[in-house]
Amino acid sequence: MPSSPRESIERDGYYIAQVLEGDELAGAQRAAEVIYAQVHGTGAAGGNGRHGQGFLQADSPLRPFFYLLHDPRITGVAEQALGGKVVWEGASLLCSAPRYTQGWHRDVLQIPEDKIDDRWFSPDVFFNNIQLNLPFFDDACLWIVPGSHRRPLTPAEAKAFAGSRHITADGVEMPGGIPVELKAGQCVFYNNNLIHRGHNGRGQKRVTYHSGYARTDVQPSWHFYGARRDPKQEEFLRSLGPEMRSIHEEYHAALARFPDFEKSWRVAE
Ligand SMILES: O=C(O)CCC(=O)C(=O)O
Repeated sequence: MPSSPRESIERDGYYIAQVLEGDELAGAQRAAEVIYAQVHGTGAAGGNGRHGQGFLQADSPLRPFFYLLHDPRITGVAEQALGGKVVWEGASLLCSAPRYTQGWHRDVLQIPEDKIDDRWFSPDVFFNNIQLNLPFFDDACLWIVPGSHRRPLTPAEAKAFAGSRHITADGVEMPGGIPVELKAGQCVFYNNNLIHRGHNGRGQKRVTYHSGYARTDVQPSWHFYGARRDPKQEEFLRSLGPEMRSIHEEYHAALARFPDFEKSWRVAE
């Protein structure tokens, strides 16, 4: 019997589901082509060509993808995986260049290195975050070490990190690291405490929706604290309709319930 999202994510750290198909995928690909050409047409952009800051602004080029924020095919898996009602916590579009690469890391980069505690990476600690990548074209740019979210680094992994608690140098070999092979329209949901990196080793044309959710009733993780209130953005959201408005309001309501960023990593203590 296939594993449920929750079982797969708890055991392996990730779960893959088909989200977009047929005409819906073809429409998303047409919009993605336009954005890719805008980002990389001049050849000037490098790296992950990330569209992040402007995701919820009136002039955002990502407007065709706003509906994904409240799409039940996505929120349903996030709710199964985390075991309760979820709140959206951020999104961007990864328009990675053919040479895009990152060092291996867990997503703990916003926490000072001396505060990072190996006890967090354990099956006994509930991690209130689920992240996802939904590519509009075939994408093997997310690399992971399956199962590494629930244990401290092995000695061989620690050697690759060379003393850093945050990130390895680019191009370092990571034992057990594999690319997550996604067909266009498939979505990977993952625990970003996995050791992972972005690496476009095949020079793929990458346009990938990247987002995250947290459970509403439990202290969120450190990922939750990115977005800030912006009056101009609120005015724009009001113009978009009830779903987008409520996403925004639920985010700020959760932030008001759990205002202390530092508590987000003290939860395991
Ligand atoms: O490019 C990717 O899929 C991974 C991105 C990532 O790990 C990050 O931005 O922290």
